[in-house]
Formats: sequence, structure tokens, C-alpha cells
Amino acid sequence: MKITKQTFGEVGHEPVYAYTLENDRGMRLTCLNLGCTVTEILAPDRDGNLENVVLGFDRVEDYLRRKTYFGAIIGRIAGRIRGAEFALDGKTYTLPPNEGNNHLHGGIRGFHERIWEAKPVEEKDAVGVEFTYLSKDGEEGYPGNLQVRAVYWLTNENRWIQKITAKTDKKTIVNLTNHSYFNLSGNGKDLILDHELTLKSDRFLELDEELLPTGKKLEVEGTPFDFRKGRKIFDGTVSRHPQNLLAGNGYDHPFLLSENLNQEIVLRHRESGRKLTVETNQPCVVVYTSNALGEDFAIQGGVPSRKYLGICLETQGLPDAVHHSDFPPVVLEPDGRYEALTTYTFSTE
Ligand code: G6D
Repeated sequence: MKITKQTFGEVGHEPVYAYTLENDRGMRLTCLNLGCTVTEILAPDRDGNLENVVLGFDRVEDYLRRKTYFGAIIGRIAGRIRGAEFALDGKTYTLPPNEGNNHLHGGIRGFHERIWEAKPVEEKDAVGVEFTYLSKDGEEGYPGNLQVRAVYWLTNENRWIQKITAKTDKKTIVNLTNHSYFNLSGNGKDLILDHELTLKSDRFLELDEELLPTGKKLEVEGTPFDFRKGRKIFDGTVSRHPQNLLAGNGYDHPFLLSENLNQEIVLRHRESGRKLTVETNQPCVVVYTSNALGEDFAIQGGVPSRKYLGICLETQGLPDAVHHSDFPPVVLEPDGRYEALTTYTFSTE
């Protein structure tokens, strides 16, 4: 197992480094100290061919210019906050409205655009990178000095383990995720329409026209949102279901997980034989089928960006939870500790 570090570019005058983790089976994961961004995951197909299964860019400038959030840690709050404001203990906090009147993915310079401290870490059967970042009191309008630690491990079971913890000195809200776009065909050669997703989820959140939760939890039974027995992403792109149409002919929805840390999210690409199993301690996964991905630029290797080129499986708390008292809370107290664990296991069939 090994860890290598290369210069990737710079943001302002701060260097951006690429850390590449490689296990004994040849699988590789590369990530940046910019937003803890995963730029590449080389995973084998059934014949052992290693290809990149996530979308990314070759240049740091593109990560800043394109609002795709490719591979990055999203925070302080993933998803949208209605009206770009919330109240805690009677005090209203105003956030930058960076999507219409709402606040999206941590604001104008969320965690994905910050330079994190990074250091390689090693264990007996894993190599990794430990990222740390101090989000200052008032950053993007949020209260509290929030110390965040994100550790990416790569093991010899071809598993990427993502452990994120956070502590605050003042009551605040926290809901973090990773925004990787997966494409198991390898090197972005096909769209994700024939990818098959299986979810242990009986309900999903209804969205309004601004893609914010209405508060209603809808049953998946009898709809294109029923992934319990496996379903091709294609179904959602041709569906006339109002929620698929609203999302831009696809999915952009939070699914409530009925189990945790027990193979609750499985993505398959039958042609290559690649399978991704995601397990998490988080209550939901936002499935986004890149319905709004721009088509006026190229991703790494000069591959043209296209709608439906990747699928995001953003494990997290429920979006806009601060405005829904019946959603699991995203409030973090000074004596509390935020802990998010998600594992991504790559295998073949
Ligand atoms: C769009 O609505 C989607 C979000 O879910 C996604 O995170 C973003 O594009 C990249 O805004």
C-alpha cells in the first residue's frame, strides 16, 4: 500500500496537492486538499481493467469555475436552506442566497472551495489522508467556530472509508456529505442510464419547484422511486411522474434509509461487472442523476460533460432539516460531536 503526493495547482497563493492512495490490489483513490475533493477512483471491472469511476477535472481552475461540486465535501450544510436563513434560540442567522432566494451547499465559498490541512495517515491494512478545517464563527453566516476532520481511508478490500467528525464552541447546524459523481462504465465512456440502483428505502421526500422538501414523505410503492428490487436510472428519465419531471427528468431526491451500515445502497453496471456498495450511519441519501450537469465543458481526459454522465449518492441528514421539526435534527451543541461514516466498497460480478 502506498501514498504519493503531487502538486495539482494553486488557489490564490495556496498550493493544492493531490494525494494518491493505492492498495495492494492496484485500486487507487486520488484526493485534493481543496474541499477534500476526490478527483479519481481507479476500480477494476470483471476482467481486472482499472478505470476511473468518478467524474472530475484535470485542472484546479475547473473545480473553482464549474459549480458541479465534483467529488467534494459539502458543508456547513449540504443541500438547500429555504430563504437562506434559520433561527436558533430565537436568533435569526442570514446566509448568502446563492440559488435564487435559497442557500445551496454551504454558500458562495462552502467547504468544497476551502483549502484544508492535509496529512497522510497509515494503518495496518489501510492508507489514508486526514483533512482538517476550522470554519470560523460567521463564515458564510453560520454561528460557531466549527472544527471539522475528514479522514479518507483506502483498504485492501477495495473500500473507501469516509469518516467525518466536527465539534463546535457555539450552538450551530451541521450536515455534511461527499458529492462524488459515480460512473461505473469507466472513464465516463457511457451515461449512467443503464446503471441499476438498489435502495433499502420505502419513502422519499417530496420536493417543491425550488427543489426544497415540502415536508411530505412519499411512499415509493408503485412509483419510479421504488428501488427496493433494483431499477435502471433510465426509468426516471422517461417517467411522467411529477417529481421526476420537477427534478429535470430524473432524480434529485432525498431517500429515507430503512437500514444503516447494511448494504443499503447498491449501484451496478452489468456490462463492466462493477458494483458499488455504499453503507452509512446517515438517515438519508440524496440521489442526483446529474440532470442539470452542464454540457459546455470537458471533464478529465477531455471527455465532454453531458446530462446523466454521473450519479451522486449523497449520504447525509435530511435537507432543510432546520425548518422541519419532524426531521432528524442537524443542530450541534458545544458538548456534542457530529459523526458521519460512509463506506464505498467496489467489487465485481
Ligand atoms: C443541482 O439540484 C441539484 C443539486 O442536488 C446538486 O447538488 C447540484 O446541482 C450540483 O443544483
